[in-house]
Amino acid sequence: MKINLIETQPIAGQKPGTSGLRKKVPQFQAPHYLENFIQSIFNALPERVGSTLVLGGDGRYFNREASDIVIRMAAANGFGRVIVGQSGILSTPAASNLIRQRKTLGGIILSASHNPGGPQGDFGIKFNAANGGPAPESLTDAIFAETQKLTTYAIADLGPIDLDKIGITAFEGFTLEVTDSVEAYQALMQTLFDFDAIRALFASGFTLRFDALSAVTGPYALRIFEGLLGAAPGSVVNGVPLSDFGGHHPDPNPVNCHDLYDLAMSDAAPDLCAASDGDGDRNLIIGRGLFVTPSDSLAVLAANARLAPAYKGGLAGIARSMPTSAAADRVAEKRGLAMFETPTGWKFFGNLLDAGKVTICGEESAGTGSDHVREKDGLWAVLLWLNILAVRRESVADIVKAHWREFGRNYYARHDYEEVESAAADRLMLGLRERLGSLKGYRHGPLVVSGADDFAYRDPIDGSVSAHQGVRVMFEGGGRVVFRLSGTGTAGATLRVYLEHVEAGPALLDLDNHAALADLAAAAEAIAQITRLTGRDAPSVIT
Ligand code: VG1
Ligand code: CO
Repeated sequence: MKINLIETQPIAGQKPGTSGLRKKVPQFQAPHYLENFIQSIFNALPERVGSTLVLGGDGRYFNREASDIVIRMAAANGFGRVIVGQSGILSTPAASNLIRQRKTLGGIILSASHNPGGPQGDFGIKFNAANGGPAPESLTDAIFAETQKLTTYAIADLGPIDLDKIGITAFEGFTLEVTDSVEAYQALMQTLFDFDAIRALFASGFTLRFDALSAVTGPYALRIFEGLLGAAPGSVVNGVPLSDFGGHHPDPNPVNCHDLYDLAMSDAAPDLCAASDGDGDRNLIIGRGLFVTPSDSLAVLAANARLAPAYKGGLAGIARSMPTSAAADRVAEKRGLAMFETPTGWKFFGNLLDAGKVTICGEESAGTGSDHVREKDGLWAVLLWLNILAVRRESVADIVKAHWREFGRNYYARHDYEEVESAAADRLMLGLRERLGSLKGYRHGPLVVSGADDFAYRDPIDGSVSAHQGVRVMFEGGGRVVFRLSGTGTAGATLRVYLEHVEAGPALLDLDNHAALADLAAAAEAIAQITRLTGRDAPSVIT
């Protein structure tokens, strides 16, 4: 094998964010950009020699070219084997599963997840460690440090590599294994859920519409829902991964998935509508006539998980990201389960899952998952819903409404202000941080601030501290507004404002979500001065 050592220079800005490094495709295509970052990952892994790496991506534009480069660089950097999904495709949870099952050193996932794809869209790279989970901050910091001092990268001449054909190819001192993208993941799902019960549910006439948004979950959903579980042909739509996602925005919220949403609200609504994101780790759940907020979905899944074989012994605990509503906290409290509140991003759940402290985790951004892998998992969430529906034989709406009656309801919305000028967004956050100490007692309309802080998290397992994870403003009665800046965008800054209002009284469980949050939205504007500082008088997206 001929190894080429290529001279390079550090490239500024290769700092991983909430979930890996995300940039516009043309930036990744620029000379050395991708190679520099990959070499920096490898340099941060001194134990790589002779070890195995998993590789796969969500099929977006540049996936194939990048796969080829990563394989040749892994060979040149001493890896003994790369296990790559067929055609370079692996969903994020499927990659996490392979890392764990095959006991590899880790994996590289080529994805910008919920960000749009295509030649002018976004590309991204995540490194997952040996536990299958996103690299912890200590490792992403080490990778970033490597990017700042890089002088050379190594890449091997392997000749043409065929990623479409399943099989093993041996090179001198290096093995390439092209594996079926779905098989191992599908087998894992069969160990978790009662497939017979779900098959019986479909056989009884239950209807599903799953929108794969022309992203990575298509092949998984087709094989599992239509193939194994007997969902009617055509239940899975947009099931072929396309490099530009067929123009779909791969962030599965009711705004981007308006066709699905409209269908769910219509007379022709299937029993369950669902979607996933670019890389298959998120899930959108809409029952007939009722959108289930991801925060509620986490709470309902946690409360009912025992109905699925994998969780019949109960849960060790629940974790949610800080901006996620406290709906799951009420489940934990009533059931006597441990509850953890972590910063945004799945990497913060890894230690809790590894230590066996929690079984189910979730985020308000439509991510839910369990200890079966170390990523959020879109299809897993749909399957857990299906398993629960198969046992309870009630509608999604009835299950959610019964849940509110038992636990109370957390009205919830996220207001995103996208592509705000970075300096303005920074000024807004700085202004909030400066006022933290004086906000207590502040009144706006009927609301009174009971406390405010800048969320910091101390990992209970390794003691590491992550500060400045978002400004929280708490109100008397349990309401809350959270302000933070996105760590996944590629243009300007995105301000996220999370609104939560709690009601327990039975008469107040059926309010309009938007109306229930109106006072909080007004208070958020008054406290943060969003319009004055950003020039925006309305959010770009409300989810
Ligand atoms: C967003 C979400 C966060 C999620 C992250 C990665 O991060 O808010 O909950 O973990 O995306 O999801 P941010 O920093 O933009 O708010 V994925 O499915 O895009 O990897
Ligand atoms: Co994703």
